[in-house]
Amino acid sequence: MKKLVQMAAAVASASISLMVPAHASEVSVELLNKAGERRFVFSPELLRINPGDTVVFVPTDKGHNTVSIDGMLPEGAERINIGFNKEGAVTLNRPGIYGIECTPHAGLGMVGLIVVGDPGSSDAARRAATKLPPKARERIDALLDQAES
Ligand SMILES: [Cu+2]
Repeated sequence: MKKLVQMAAAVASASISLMVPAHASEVSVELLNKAGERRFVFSPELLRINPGDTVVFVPTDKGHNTVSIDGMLPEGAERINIGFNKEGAVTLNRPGIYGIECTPHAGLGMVGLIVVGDPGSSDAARRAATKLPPKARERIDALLDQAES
């Protein structure tokens, strides 16, 4: 019996450590001219991270920037705004959905989604997506579907 309790405790602590990393991690998003058949992409386009994690935007190809999509970030969160050809890091503390776009290429579908922690409802993000150019909206809707599946 004692052994079983110990095992249960070990399993419980293992699953907890999976859900709550001991320390925040850092992940990269590349800004690319081309990825497979697609042109002008954030790679990856969809990121799931924990609150407190840092995202580094890497200008692997030139001519791109990264800014928040209007209305597509959690209440109280600071807008993401990283200049052209600059590497920039942002630490995202507030759970929710952060939409990003490249200013000159959003109309060509250069958008991305960062989901931090438990994002709650995607209604606000979907409403904000209706104001995007068609290709950007299509991508964001697909990424939201993917994030929710
Ligand atoms: Cu771009």
